[in-house]
Amino acid sequence: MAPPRNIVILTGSGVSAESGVATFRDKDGVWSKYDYRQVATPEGFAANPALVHEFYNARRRALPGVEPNAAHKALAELERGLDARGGKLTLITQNVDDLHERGGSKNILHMHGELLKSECAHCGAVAAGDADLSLGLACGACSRAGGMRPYVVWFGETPRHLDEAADAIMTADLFVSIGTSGSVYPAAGFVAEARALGVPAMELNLEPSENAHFFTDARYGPAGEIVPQWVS
Ligand code: BV8
Repeated sequence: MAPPRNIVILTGSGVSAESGVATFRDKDGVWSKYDYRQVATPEGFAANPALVHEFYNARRRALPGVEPNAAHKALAELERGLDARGGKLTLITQNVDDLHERGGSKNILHMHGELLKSECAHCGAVAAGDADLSLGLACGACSRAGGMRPYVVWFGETPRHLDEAADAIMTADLFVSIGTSGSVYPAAGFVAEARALGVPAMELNLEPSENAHFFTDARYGPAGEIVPQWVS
């Protein structure tokens, strides 16, 4: 069989775990310390914006202290190899860290947003930056304060880049899911979309995810080990 030319990869927090970024639902994960309803919903932000800003400020401040791991670098190498032979890698990530960028990946769809961007609720301006956010901060575009929020998709909000993700899956030769529990939709539904189109699907994860039964192939172990092995 010819090697796949158009690959769609979905990543979750497990791909960043070996870089020292906490996952969400593992033991000691983020949701064991915070109630997602308080820090990752619009209602939570409306009720206590200072708590939500502190939750994301702490995660943003931790970014310079972590590095891309071998899995991030292997995915960037895979993208370069596919580009060189006229193929394409579409990397859809649920992660809001910048480790895929720092690992060298280029074609990245951050469907749940990015820690290093902020958004003004008044004018919609999106700005890049690593500074702490607070509601008191004035927007650089409209100069109004009281509207700054993390550029992050919360529960109940519409994820970004869904059309591009659907287009990529439609033309994929292979769908690969890496480091995600398969518990958050619509991301967790991508494998079913791929399979409905007859696209082969592989899971690379520490352990079988909630939708492991959809995959036609799987390898289990730490992403820093199994992703470079799979790419090479
Ligand atoms: C939507 C924010 C409509 C950024 C996140 C009621 C009301 C409203 C909505 C809903 C509802 N009920 C259900 C829903 C839908 C909801 C949902 O799915 N809820 C779940 C909990 C049931 N989804 C939404 O609300 C989404 N929006 O539905 O809008 C819509 C739908 C379609 C089209 C248009 C509109 C919005 C979801 C986004 C929420 N925001 N994060 C942030 O703070 O980071 S979600 C959060 O979960 C993160 O983004 C995270 O990435 C994501 C998924 O988690 P994982 O990445 O998989 O992490 P997890 O810890 O779960 O798993 C880690 C995995 O890694 C494990 O399998 C582990 O084994 C593995 N692992 C660990 N170490 C390693 C490893 N693997 C390899 N190597 C290792 N070393």
